[in-house]
Amino acid sequence: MNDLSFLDTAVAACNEQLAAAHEADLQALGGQLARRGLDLERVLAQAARLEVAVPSWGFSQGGTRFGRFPIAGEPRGLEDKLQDAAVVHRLTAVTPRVSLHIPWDKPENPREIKRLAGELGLGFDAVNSNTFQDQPGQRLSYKYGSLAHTDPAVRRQAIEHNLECIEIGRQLGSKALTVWLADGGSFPGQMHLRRSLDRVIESLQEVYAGLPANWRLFTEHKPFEPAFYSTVVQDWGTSWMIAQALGPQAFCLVDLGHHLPNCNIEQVVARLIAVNRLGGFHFNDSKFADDDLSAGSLKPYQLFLIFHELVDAAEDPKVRKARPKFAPAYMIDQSHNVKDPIEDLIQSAVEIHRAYVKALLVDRRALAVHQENNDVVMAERTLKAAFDTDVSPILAEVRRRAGGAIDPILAYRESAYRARVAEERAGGGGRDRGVLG
Ligand code: PSV
Ligand code: MN
Repeated sequence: MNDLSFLDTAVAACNEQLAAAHEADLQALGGQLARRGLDLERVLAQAARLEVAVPSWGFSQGGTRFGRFPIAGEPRGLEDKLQDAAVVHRLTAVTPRVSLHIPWDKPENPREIKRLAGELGLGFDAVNSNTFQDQPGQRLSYKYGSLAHTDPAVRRQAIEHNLECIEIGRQLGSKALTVWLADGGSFPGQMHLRRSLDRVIESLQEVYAGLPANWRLFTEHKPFEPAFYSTVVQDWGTSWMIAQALGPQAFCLVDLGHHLPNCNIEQVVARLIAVNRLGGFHFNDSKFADDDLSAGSLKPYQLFLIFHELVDAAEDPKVRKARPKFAPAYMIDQSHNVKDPIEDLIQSAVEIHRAYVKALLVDRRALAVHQENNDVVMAERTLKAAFDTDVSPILAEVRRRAGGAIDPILAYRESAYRARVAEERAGGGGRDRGVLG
């Protein structure tokens, strides 16, 4: 397809319908903010700076280990996924990059893919390696681990795969590699707890040695699944140990769904900032042990509190001194089985944007005073004042000024994009990602 001008027509039609109400709401919000000493235009300028990457693996209908229910018009390959990603970006104006999963979305011709992405107004964020599954034709199995495997030949294969991911990413213009390992044990005694980590570190040192100077390496922690007793990189502390062992280009990646219930994730974020090792995020939401629901769908306050830490850090001279360019990579990692994946990603992008903009509104000077005075109620109220502000008109205005939609879901439906691609992609189909999220 590639000619997405029909989307612009749908956006224009929807925006026209919604314009009067939107402008009135924006004006009212501007007045409200002015009373709080905030300048609407300044907030709009800051709000326009958010950039979130979408996952290449999020455009096919996800599944659970019990089944998968395909949707019409699923992408047939990477080219289709890029087009879907362009749709999300055109509508939301905050998702200019795609994060690739290799080999799921390995480009046959990276240069050609880079060109196509460029034409669609997209770039590439971190590339994700995959040593948690055996691929057809793969020489050695990852059944008992990859970078932590007891057999050096398996570790070598996993190291080479990561180096290949760096090479592909380099050709695409990526600047980071994300390593998530399924390595771990499902039963006590299966794996030596210390030696398995030593092996991961040694293996990653070889990967790190192949990292271009302007790249970062992210390690993603996860407490369990698929290993159900002991994951090797189970929490941020272990991820931090790895980063320290590797060097200054290694950072920790926080996937929101990779924490035990009730974990204070915003505090994890604060700690990683404090040790100057926060590399980025995989945004999603979860209720139980999952990591695939739309960001902000369940715990929007938590998402806001995370962004509060991020905005606070970005404004903190102490953080800026340690790391002049404080710019964690924001990426979405979700893929589940009931929503249209494009709508799902639009919703997540909007909710991430919302949490960020609300965090911009926190009166941090007042908060600091209340914290110094141990005025718990006023401190909490200061945060809540920002969180309770309906920033929808700001999000809509950022999108509108960038040529996007006041209401991206409505514009998407109005465009009938899904029906169009259902026809065009008939017979094609998404890949079943299996049980991993
Ligand atoms: C693992 O659960 C994970 O969060 C990692 O980021 C993987 O790369 C991704 O999900 C695979 O879906
Ligand atoms: Mn993840």
